[in-house]
Amino acid sequence: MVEVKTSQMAMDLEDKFGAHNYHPLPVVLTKAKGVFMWDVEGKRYYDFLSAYSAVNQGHCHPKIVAALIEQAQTLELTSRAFYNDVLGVYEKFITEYFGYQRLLPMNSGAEGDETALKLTRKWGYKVKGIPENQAKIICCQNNFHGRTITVISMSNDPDARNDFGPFTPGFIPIPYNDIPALEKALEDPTVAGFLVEPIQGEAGVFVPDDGYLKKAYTLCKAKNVLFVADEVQTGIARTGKLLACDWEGVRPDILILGKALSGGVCPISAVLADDPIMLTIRPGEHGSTFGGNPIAAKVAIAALSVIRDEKLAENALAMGKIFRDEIRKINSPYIELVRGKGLLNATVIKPVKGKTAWDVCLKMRDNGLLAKPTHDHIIRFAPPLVITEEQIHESVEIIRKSIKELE
Ligand code: IF1
Repeated sequence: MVEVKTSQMAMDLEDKFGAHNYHPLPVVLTKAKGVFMWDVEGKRYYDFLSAYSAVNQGHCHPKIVAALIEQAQTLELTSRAFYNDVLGVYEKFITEYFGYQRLLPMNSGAEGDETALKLTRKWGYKVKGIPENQAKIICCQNNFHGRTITVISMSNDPDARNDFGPFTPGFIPIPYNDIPALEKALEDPTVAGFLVEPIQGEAGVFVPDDGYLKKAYTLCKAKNVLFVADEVQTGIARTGKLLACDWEGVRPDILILGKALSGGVCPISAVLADDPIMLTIRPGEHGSTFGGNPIAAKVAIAALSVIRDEKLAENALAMGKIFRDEIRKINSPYIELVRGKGLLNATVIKPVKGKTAWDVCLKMRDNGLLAKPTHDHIIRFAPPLVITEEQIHESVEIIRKSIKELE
């Protein structure tokens, strides 16, 4: 087996043998711990992406890794053809943790969204009484819910859609953060659900107006429409509360989780709902080989326990405020604004002298901090939630220094 001795070697291997479905920042990582990652040459970086909020608990958290190893050496996979002594324990733990009656366990975030869409439609027919094959689901423009064909059928991003048609019908896109548009769309009696991200991450960390989620929820309830929250990126303490919906006291009818549900050690997603919704799906109507497998079950219990025991939502709240305050002190023509909640933040970078967000990210990489542009003028900053105040200040100094070097 070939051994990677230099970063360049690793990049060349991927270029030659891998699909070109990504354009990564040119850095090659070989080790990670907590808020730090190290490249092949031994250089240390602050991780300000956290694998898009999958590593909220910090890289290689000992308690989560221990749970992974212990279960992997005991019983790794039964499939759902048989019972095992772990899944029910996990189902009880996570339903009590988030306050729902039932869990449908899946693997990727996209599968979580697909599962929520199927549940919403099934409920629409079986409970709301929508005529067969006429159920509609309202979604938001500039959404990101994953990469599968049905999920991109809700997208308006050309890169996500081009040359992947034909698309799944039954979606009504409306502008995000627009209550009148939602009211109008809800007039259609065949609407079964409204799928929304509490904060639009990929779109550039768009935080909706205060009260938007609550008003949207109330309007949906008035029309007997399910409020479906995609908290794959905003959930698990990222925004300073356990769920971003908690900021407005909204309890989604269907809750979709992923990413940090595993602390980054394996793909785990979850769909939570109460009996009237969840029990519309009967045996044999949905599932997955690895969904809810014993390793995922034990890892998720450990990952959620770490969030609670280490008070990571509280830390995200406190550190996020310091981060935004400190970034706003950087006096630079590049920084148009910084926005976000908890430790899900983004800066809008004004192109100056032809330099873009990508150039800023390359300079920050040289100075020991990794972040990635979302779209060509926005940089998302999302470190693991275990970051300390001292590390926030050190990171902001790297960002400031990098921007000043570009000026
Ligand atoms: C990639 C984006 C972020 C998500 C929400 C579902 C999913 C995601 C709100 C699907 C996944 C990831 C995918 C990842 C990059 C990252 C991302 F840039 F693609 F849009 F975070 F904003 N709902 N987001 O954010 O979950 O199937 O990936 O487990 O490289 O595609 P998944």
